[in-house]
Amino acid sequence: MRKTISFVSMITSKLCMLLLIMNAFIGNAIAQQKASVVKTPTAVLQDFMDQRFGMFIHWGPVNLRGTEIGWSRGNSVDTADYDNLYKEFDPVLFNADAWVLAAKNAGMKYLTITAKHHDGFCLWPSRFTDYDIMSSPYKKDILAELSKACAKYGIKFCVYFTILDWHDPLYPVSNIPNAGLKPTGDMRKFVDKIKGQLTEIVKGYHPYMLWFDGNWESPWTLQMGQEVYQHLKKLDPNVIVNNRLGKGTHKLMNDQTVGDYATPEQYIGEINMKDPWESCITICRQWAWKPNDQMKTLKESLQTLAGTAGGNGNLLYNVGPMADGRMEARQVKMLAEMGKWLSQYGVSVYGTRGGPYPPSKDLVATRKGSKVYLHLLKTDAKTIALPNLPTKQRLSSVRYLNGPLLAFQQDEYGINIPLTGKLPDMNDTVLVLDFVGDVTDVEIVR
Ligand code: H79
Repeated sequence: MRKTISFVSMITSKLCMLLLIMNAFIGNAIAQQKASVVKTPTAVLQDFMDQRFGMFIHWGPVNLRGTEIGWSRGNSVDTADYDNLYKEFDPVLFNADAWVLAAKNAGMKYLTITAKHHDGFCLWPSRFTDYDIMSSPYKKDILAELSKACAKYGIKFCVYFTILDWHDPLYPVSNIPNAGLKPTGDMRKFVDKIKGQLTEIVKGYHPYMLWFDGNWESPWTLQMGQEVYQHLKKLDPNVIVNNRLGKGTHKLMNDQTVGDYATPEQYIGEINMKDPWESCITICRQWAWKPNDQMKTLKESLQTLAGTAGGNGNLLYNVGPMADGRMEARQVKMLAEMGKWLSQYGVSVYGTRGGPYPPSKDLVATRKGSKVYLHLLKTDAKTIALPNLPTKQRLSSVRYLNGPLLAFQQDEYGINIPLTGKLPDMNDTVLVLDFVGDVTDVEIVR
């Protein structure tokens, strides 16, 4: 009996030892894995967030129909029709310089082109598929032309690449209603294919940032996202990656997201002083060009930009060029007007941080050094009333940006700025509040 007990306890203690050792091994392996996870450097992300304003471009053979890119396949456009559009995609008026100059004149600092959208068509020559620009009558490498023009004009070149691919037989899901899973689906091969395509893109065009999308369908897993992220970091440790490479929500960073920054879509993100973020918003209603699409006004556009900067985020503003390669003149004109505003007031946007006053529908704030830039979104205010900063810093002066000084009162209850006369800019008037001492790290006033 005693023997049995000691035998059992011996076994148990051996087992415990073994478990301890195994545990140490696993712990070590996890620690090693964590240590080998390369992340984009913080300084690189800070540089990205200083840019504040970029151009999104959605473009491809679908423009021949004027319907939404990807989504109209098998819906408003018959699948066979959609999948054959590339055979007549011949954008003879495409001029990379013209697009990049439209971005530059808008005051945009980076440009993101849809290299591959959900329909699977590739705007660059890819050795992994024939469904690319080389099979179209046009036969010119769009990514090469755009990256070259971006380098020429000092615009950062970025690439949109969606994960899901309803066209590729290796990707199990199709958007065609009731099509079921494709029998040819093979995610291992598919992941290898997109890794190969991303190698082509990173090595071939050296993008500043990669904008992933289409990560929400079930064949894609968190692990695949982590694998692709590490693959990218090996190719270029500095390439910036949006947060749509893992799973989970896009609008925030969390333990399911893989990537460097959050991506609220079609709305201004919430103020966030911790994680980098960028709102992507369309100038018209559709991502891809649509005839007579409803376009946002200059005022809406400038206030959208002020809103994102005021929340400490970037704005990626989307243009849909036409099937012949031109951007719509009215869109280019409106963008140039944004650029004109930015050439006067850009100091209140580029390189700033959001806050310390939280964004509201009436005003948003940005800041740099000792200055707070107040963007007045409402044009009929008679007085601006603000609480004091949590640091109780004294206000030394108030003026219109590039304009005259304004009288103000500050006491223990707060700050009062009476507005007299006509506002200098009816789209977005900027007041400069100069405080005594730096305000960059002041907490958001709640
Ligand atoms: O590329 C742009 C969109 O095509 C892509 N992300 C941006 C950058 C995107 N794919 N899916 N979604 C966004 C979310 C899905 C929106 C939908 Fe719909 C709502 C799909 C069906 C209803 C929008 C509205 C598309 C079709 C109708």
